[in-house]
Amino acid sequence: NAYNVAILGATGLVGQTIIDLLAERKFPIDQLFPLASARSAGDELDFKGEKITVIDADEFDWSSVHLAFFSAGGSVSAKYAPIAADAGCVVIDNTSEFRYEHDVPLVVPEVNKSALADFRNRNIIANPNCSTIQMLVALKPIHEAVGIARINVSTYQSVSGAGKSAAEGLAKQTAELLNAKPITDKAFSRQIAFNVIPQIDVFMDNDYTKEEMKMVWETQKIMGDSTILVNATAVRVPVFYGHGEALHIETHQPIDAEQVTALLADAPGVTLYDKREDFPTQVSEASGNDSVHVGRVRNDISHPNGINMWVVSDNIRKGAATNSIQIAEALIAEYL
Ligand code: A2P
Ligand code: 11C
Repeated sequence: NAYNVAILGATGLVGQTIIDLLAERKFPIDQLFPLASARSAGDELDFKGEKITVIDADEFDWSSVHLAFFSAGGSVSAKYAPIAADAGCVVIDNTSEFRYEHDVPLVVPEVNKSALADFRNRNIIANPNCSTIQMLVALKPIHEAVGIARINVSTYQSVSGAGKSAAEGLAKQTAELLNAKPITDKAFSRQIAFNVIPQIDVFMDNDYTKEEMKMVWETQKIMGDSTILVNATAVRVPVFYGHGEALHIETHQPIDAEQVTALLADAPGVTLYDKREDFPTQVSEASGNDSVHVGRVRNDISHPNGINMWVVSDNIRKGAATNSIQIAEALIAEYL
């Protein structure tokens, strides 16, 4: 079987990566339709060495595709996902628009693939936030073994999470500063070149940012456990690709660093760094591949049931494009 597939947001960072990965992973495609706004309609993109022409999403007939990957922002998903789903197309949505609706599966294949069984409820499957995905791929085996009561997490998130223009903003600010010029780019609320910003997405009434609350809501839904407590601080750092996370977990039953290391050595989707000096970083180890890289696993000397670890992954790949395609692969293998 081969499928007709649309990519909404095809000219964006995630959309372009989806196009590359569909080819790289040999996803069975009959016809591929790249969609974006009227601004980019008519532009040409490459797919398997051939040119494909970007179509204005407003003019697309959704009944002509089996599957669609959406990565054009929440409001764009809100507009087109119901139309596409009604036309019979299964939407894999990379935005937060439908994630918290009870009848929409929110899926990380290594963690809760079985949730896909409900995809026909709405014909929409939600892809989680990048920071949640990498955290849960690393924590799932530990949760299964001893139960996780609480997660403290501080993130170190790259600018590509905020889209193409934000990534260009870091480059522009860096060039301006190195040339002793005033900063003109306003991609973030503060200077991001040579700085870090403890704000990702908007502030909520409880003084957490939406990015931080996404990690709370999504962890409970994906793990299927509303008792897991998550305390998050999300920080933007001047890195182009790859998010880092310092995780401090408290487990129900005791477990030590050696046992965690043994669990993670066999965990799906995880690359483990079990030598002390051999830790992963965003740029050198994570960027450009699909793994969740885990290092610096150690006992928390301040807590009897505490474990610390450092987790990095490419936010555009496993955090978005790769996870979405893995969802599609599981869907066609088991349901379509
Ligand atoms: P366009 O090139 O037409 O602006 P990123 O997250 O990297 O900034 O990418 C956003 C993606 O979402 C782009 O492909 C962009 O296409 C697309 N997009 C933004 N707004 C719309 C819209 N109203 N309709 C369709 N696609 C949109
Ligand atoms: C960031 N995590 O790094 C965000 C981007 O809910 O899918 C992804 C937002 C989302 O800025």
